[in-house]
Amino acid sequence: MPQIFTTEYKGPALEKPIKVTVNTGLFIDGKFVDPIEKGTIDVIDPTNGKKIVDVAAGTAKDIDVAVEAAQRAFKTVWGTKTPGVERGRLMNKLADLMEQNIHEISAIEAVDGGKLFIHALTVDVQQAISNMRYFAGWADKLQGKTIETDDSKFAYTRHEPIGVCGCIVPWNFPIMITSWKLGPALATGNTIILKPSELTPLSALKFAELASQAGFPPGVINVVPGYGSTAGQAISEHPLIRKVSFTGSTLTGRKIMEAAAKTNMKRVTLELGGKNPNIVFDDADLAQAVKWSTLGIFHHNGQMCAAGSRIFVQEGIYDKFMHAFTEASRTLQPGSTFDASPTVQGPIISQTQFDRVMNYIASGKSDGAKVHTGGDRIGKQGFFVQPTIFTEAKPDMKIVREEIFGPVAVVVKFKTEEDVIAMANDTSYGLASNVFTTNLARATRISNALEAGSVYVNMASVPDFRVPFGGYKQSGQGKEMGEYALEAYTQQVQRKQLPGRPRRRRPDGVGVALDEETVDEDTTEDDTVEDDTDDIIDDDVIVAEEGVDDVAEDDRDGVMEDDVEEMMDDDFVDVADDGFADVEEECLEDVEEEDVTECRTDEEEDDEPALLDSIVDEDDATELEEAGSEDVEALE
Ligand code: TXE
Repeated sequence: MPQIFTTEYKGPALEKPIKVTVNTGLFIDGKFVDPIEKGTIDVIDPTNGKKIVDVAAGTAKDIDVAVEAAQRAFKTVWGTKTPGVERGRLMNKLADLMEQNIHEISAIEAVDGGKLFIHALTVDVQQAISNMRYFAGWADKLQGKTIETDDSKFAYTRHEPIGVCGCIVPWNFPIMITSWKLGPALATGNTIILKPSELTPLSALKFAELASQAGFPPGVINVVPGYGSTAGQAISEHPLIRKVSFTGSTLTGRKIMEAAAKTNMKRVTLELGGKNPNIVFDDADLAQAVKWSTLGIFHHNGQMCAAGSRIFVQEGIYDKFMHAFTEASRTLQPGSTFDASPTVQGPIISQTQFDRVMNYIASGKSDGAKVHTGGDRIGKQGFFVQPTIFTEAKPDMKIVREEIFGPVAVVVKFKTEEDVIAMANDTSYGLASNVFTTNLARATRISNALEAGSVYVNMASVPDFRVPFGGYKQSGQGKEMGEYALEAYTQQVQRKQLPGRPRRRRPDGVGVALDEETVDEDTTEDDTVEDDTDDIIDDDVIVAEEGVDDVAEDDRDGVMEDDVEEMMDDDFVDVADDGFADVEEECLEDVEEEDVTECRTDEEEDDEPALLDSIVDEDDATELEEAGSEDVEALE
């Protein structure tokens, strides 16, 4: 039985103590369970390096069990089996529960991630709730298109869920990034294996508990904390996981793409690193530029993929900017998680990341850049680093080229627009850019010239759940947030259709003409077209209506559910029969070669009534169901 971690937090930022409880097991198939291989993860408080608690560490075996549950849920109680309105209702319920528990979640997130409680409360958790609500709203608004290819036929598109999705989340904004992935994934009907970072698993476990309370069916959301090289790798390689959404390092992003390519070619979206330019022109509002540039690199210690770590300042404003920016960086002081002052600076997340940041600072110094301010660790306990500003750096230095992911800015003076555009784009990354100017024409010009997924003018990157976010170049692929994120979790399929006589399909997916006599004599071609398109299509099985109700019934009974699912995958071209010979000809001309194989000849159609008899006229539908699709093939 997994343990429940319980504690209480107090501090100046809290009106009253906050009680926290977190189940430390794996959340699989609607229950908290122990991991199969009994491993644990030490969860460390980065303000002092001490253990908070240990939680279960899932491995490949647990991922297998979770995928099985998620697959089952996808096929039975989620995906296309649950109307969007119900998915949205559950998501809104979850958002409500998150809001009711916002202080507890914020405390968990702050302690686990080395954040200020007030930042976790007002930014991270608030964003996560808003994001859930935003995507809950999309759940019943997924729409395809109807495409008329000519007067006699049309195609329509559907946005179908992909299936089981692996969501691998980093440690810098755990709950917020979880919502970026789970919001669109759940709204569009996918089921989830969520793997939080081994450094910050606690808020995901709380999230699982609330999801269960909200009433999500077992298996829809599974949370498996674990290490990257075991649980993470197992997700990337799993043959039944159809998509992985990852946020983290470029190095791990490559591994995930490689694993996807070598296994089942699963879809991958990646949100990776950045070395983002922050450009201040002479005509900028100085106070605003300083405020946002400070926030842009020092918020959460610069542990942000969109951190404005390369600060380009035009020569006319350089001295004033440097003076104010340096002062602002010095107001940031180390403190405790529950301090009330927003200028308190937390620690780096872990010993490993602390060492990495300190190594970058050392490399800047040894490469000849000048430490303008900062450059050292703070104290001996925990992982605190001084806000650091480098000047006199050269373009080929590591501190200019590589993502440091710490409170380290490099400031570079520039003369002209052309110069700064060239320098800003001279990077393998392309996530975000910030531009400070009061000249609207310049703002537009520069925004369009920067190779970055997002450009912010007179502000720094603040994620907004309505706005797409994602990188150019090696900063990743695919978008999170906003309507664009829905694409990352759906497959847009097309179903071509030639409206024709009432028809139904054989279990092998090929359209079958109904017996001539069963069609109502009054039914004209036009009527049939209209009625068919309005009423007949049901789960991609085409059944007849007027005058052939009984046959249609038989057809529904006779077609096994599994077959129906298989049929949905076909690129189905329904070809008219004898009565529409001219239309058929057109079809044969228009359709591509592989579709033509599905267009049946007149002779084949002549055989169909016999085939139908052998299938549909078998009164005992259960026998057919038991026969399985192979037997049906044999029948043919
Ligand atoms: O990242 P990892 P790390 C950058 C930042 C930072 C660097 C290293 O520059 O300094 O990455 O951080 C999981 N298969 N970013 O080492 O390893 C891992 O368990 C599948 C930018 O923490 O990429 C965790 O859940 N998954 C970034 C997640 O990947 C694997 C945020 C991130 O860890 C795996 C974090 C594998 N083989 C770091 N190996 C951003 N874009 O915001 C690890 N993981």
